[in-house]
Amino acid sequence: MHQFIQNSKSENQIFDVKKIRQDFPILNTKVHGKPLVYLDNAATSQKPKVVIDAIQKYYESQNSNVHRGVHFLSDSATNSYEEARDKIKNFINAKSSKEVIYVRGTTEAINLVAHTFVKPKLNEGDNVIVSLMEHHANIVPWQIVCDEKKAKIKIIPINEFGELKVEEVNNLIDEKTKFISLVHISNSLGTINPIKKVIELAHKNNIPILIDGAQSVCHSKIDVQDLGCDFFVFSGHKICAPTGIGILYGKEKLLEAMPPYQGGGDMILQVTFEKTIYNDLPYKFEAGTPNIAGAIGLGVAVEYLQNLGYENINTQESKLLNYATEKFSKLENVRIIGTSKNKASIVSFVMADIHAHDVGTILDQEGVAVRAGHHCTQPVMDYFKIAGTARASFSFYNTLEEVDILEDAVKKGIKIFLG
Ligand code: C6P
Repeated sequence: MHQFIQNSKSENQIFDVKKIRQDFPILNTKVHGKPLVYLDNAATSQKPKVVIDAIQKYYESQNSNVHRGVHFLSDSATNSYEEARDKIKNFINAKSSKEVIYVRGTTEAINLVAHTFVKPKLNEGDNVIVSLMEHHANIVPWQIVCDEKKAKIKIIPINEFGELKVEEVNNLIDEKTKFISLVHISNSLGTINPIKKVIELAHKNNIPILIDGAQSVCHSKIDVQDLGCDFFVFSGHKICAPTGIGILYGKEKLLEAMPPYQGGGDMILQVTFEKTIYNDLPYKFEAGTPNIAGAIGLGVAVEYLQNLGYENINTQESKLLNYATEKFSKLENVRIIGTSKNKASIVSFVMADIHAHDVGTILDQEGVAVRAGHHCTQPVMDYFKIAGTARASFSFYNTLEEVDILEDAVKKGIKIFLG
């Protein structure tokens, strides 16, 4: 892992990207004989060696079930699993580790809140507010519970830059609004939403609010107490941790009052056929054998990011975003989708009327990995009247040279398709 010289003005000293890249073995991969240029970080980030090593160590020397055994290995696994929870608690500045629930990822966390917190409160004619730029994971769970309860979904609109029309939130809220669920950073546009403003508005009206942080934990320091949101959810795999592990943060008093999402082992204190007493937080929401290695990996991943420092991460990613935006703005036949003033390092683009998958395939031939399609945000695509985009999403380990390779690959694509 890399050390950074604190308080130094020299960028090279603060953040040596070349050195950092050595932490990520996969970045040495060759694709079609060319160096891999991995620009699909919004889909999933690559994993540093420290995280890979922690998972390997777990299976080589700790593998056992947690909270169950009285033996050495079970103790060791349980300690590491719970230490990871404490690290994550500190990472997001939760008040207590009881507020940190291990789940499979963002999708499961939203479903959990929809079914156990919101659904019981919904009556016919009530509404839940989301925005037009939500990932399907923050639309479909609400459709499921709203359909069941004959409630409605209200949508915060966006403008042509892909910015949230935050002034509309007040108009949408009424006495039937039971919940707001809003994405922090749009995965297809890169827009950073003014979530603090919306959280304040929600609370002024006594409405609880969930923030989908799937795309924000990798770019910005999250302090759930400062934000004041009731729930904050994210996936480990987008922040250097393995897949299949994520976090539901919830305020303790809300989690306490919620029924469990799933029943099974570990979420109970006592079971008889007459009555079952549920376990305390956070275990009440963690039925069954969990993803132990994943949780341990997530703990190591958040430490890795903390050691890099979010200021350094932001500086590098802003550099990449500005450089790529400047280049793409000058390219004929290329249009950037999502030009918000406040934006994370995501550049979605369309190339004339060429299908996004064709663009993605051409870029792949040059070793460049981007995502192509609707990015699970079909309402956004409908708004911009397009079928999909090619999306380059940059991480702190990407370089300006990689942006040059991307640009050359795009130019090659333009030549092939448009002559
Ligand atoms: N977006 C992307 O390529 P899961 O699949 O549960 O880890 O995360 C779902 C999710 C929820 N909200 C937002 C804002 C997201 O970006 C994602 C995942 C990936 O953009 C995969 S579709």
